[in-house]
Amino acid sequence: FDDSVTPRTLAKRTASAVADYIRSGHVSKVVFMVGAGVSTSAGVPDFRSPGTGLYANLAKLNLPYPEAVFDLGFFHKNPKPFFTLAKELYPGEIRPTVAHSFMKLLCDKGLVSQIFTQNIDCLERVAGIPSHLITEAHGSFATHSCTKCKADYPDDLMKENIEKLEIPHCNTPRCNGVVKPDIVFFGESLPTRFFQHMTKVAEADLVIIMGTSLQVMPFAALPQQAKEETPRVLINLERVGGIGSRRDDVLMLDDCDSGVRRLAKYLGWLDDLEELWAKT
Ligand code: CNA
Repeated sequence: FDDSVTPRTLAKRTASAVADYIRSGHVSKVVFMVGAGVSTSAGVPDFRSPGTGLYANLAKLNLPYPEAVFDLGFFHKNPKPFFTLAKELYPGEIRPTVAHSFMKLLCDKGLVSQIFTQNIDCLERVAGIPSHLITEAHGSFATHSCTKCKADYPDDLMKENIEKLEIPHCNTPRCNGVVKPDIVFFGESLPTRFFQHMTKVAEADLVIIMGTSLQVMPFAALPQQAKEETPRVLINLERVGGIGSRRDDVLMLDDCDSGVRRLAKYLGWLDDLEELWAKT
């Protein structure tokens, strides 16, 4: 990169330079973009990690192809595989991870403008992050509705259905449609909130991407919306989405919890982070 043409935002492409930038007082609009990798240390499997990912373990469900579990057309023919998987992913007594607490810490410090999550486990909410800062791009298990008449379905009933592996049916008289949690399937549009808050990416002064393979569109296109001079930090086990191609991209190829602890240490906020996580 030719620094003589345009000055760079970060002094170096390192985690400590990111911390210096955050502490400079010029950062107040951090945007997080996260995926299943922020929750794996809580015991929630991701999709694509070889061997441990859910897609590797879907053979027992007799699917024509792994992604069919989230395909609306397939769901209408056979909803059972989805509900089998839902039982594994259903939010329960799972404790958020250090990576979730790091996001909460930055929110508490007034530095975050939006957190875009692909996760459906609701752990951002459980970590105490205020809902106006969370965009659940692929929906969540928080609400449920009928696939036919769209009527709402009570959460306690859905919980019971999923525990017993029963297919939930709509309570509306004469409807009897199959009910599903309001998570976004392939072929369904994303919540309007996602599109409403997308502008926050272009306005961001720092983007932190964690625990995602950046393979699902349109979420995967979010990092490109950041301005050229906005530093993008990737904390992930592997390099993804072409991050690293811009002058101020920083690659932290590590697990999310170690990565955020390292950043917090450089920021001088490690004790705050551990204290916050201990309380979660
Ligand atoms: P993915 O495609 O499974 O990718 C996960 C990425 O995270 C991969 O690049 C891994 O290498 C990386 N990774 C895994 N563990 C760690 C870790 N501890 N630290 C750092 N990196 C790690 O998952 P995406 O989120 O990218 O895919 C989008 C799908 C996954 C969304 O539609 C979600 O709904 C869906 N999903 C969500 C959950 C959840 O809610 N927790 C779980 C599984 C899948």
